[in-house]
Amino acid sequence: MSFATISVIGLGYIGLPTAAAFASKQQNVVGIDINQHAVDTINRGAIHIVEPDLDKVVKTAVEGGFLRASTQPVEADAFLIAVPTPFKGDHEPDMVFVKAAAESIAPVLKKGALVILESTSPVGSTEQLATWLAELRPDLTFPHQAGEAADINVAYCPERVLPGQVMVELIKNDRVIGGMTPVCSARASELYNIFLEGECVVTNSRTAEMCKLTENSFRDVNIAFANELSLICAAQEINVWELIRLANRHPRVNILQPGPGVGGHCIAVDPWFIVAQNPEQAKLIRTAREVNDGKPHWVVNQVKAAVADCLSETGKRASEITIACFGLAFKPNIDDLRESPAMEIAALLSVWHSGKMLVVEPNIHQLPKKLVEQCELASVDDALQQADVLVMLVDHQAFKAIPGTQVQQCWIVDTKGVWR
Ligand code: SAJ
Repeated sequence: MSFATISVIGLGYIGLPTAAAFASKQQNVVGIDINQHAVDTINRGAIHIVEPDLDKVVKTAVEGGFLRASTQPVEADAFLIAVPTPFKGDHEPDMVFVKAAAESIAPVLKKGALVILESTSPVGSTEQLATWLAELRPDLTFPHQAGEAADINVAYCPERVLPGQVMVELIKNDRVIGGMTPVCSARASELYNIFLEGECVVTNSRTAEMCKLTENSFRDVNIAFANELSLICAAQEINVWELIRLANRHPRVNILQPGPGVGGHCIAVDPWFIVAQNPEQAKLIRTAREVNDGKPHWVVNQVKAAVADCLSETGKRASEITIACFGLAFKPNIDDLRESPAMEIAALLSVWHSGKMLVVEPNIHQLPKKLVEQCELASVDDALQQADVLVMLVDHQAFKAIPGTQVQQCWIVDTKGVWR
């Protein structure tokens, strides 16, 4: 076997499913994470994140002896780095976790090993990774020094899986393979072909890095177009949902859906990596980010206007008005609140509003710290009975199933067109 041991560094939303996918093909996999709780949980055959079907695959892999987790790096034939790459300061990519991963594997690197970076990273990061490793291991040669003859192969192979469908997309999606040399690409393809049903599409590392950033920026720009339309339509008193439905009847038009903003840890972050490296050129990409980041504030102003209307029509005081927010997750039918525009809106409203604030989020059991003091977690029925102003933030299936007859409120801010 050419990869007797595969080590995955970072056991989060991408690393753990990837480790489990290799282990499900009877590979010897060691997952490394600095989080002792994650390591202990995985070694019990359980998981510390929410992702459909991942629990079963991990349980079988651990029980079968193919997957184990550790906080200590081990020798391996292939290392996959899947650690977070957030941004810092003025949206600059923060590569601190990738650097730490390089430092952790450097002592256990041996001649012939393959190192793959999967984390979304700015262009040039794979070369940077190879440079860090070369500094730490002057006894080994790397592709930027020795080309095809290098002791260590290095490649960039971005993940492209959709949260909520990771276990399917990991196997079925095509994989972009960006080796620092053709040999690096060939070995990386060989590795992913262990579980991949999609195709390995080979390029160089810089193009692969840009490809990942391009995919998420493409989506961000398209969502920004829909969000901008929603602002224009509100000003023109046009129903944006109907407008998009009609425009999409054109054979070459396919507009995405507006919403409360763009959330999650990918699409709201990755375009900034392009902007940070190319501030002169990336005008559209930057503007799209600004449009999407501005949407929660626009929604808050819409709610303020609805409350003002409600006050003048009912004669109530602000402290007597109840607002109910429907949804906190960053997109429908998941429990992930990271970078969620719905959370941002609920938090801004809870600080501003002097009356009662209800939050309905069927996918969580307790409110996050940010909201716990000012808001109450409520059921759909309670919210519909008690609230004066309704704010629809996430089109969860459970909300779409509410019969229209149950929604009697006059003041509704519907960012997802559920109650249109
Ligand atoms: N959204 C809209 N309108 C739409 C579609 C999405 O407002 O029409 C919003 C969602 O509500 C959410 C945000 O955009 O707040 C992002 O959701 P998403 O479903 O578009 O994407 P993610 O962040 O869950 O996953 C993306 C995917 N990238 C692309 O589709 C190009 C996934 O394939 C990537 O692997 C993932 O980012 C990642 O890890 O980079």
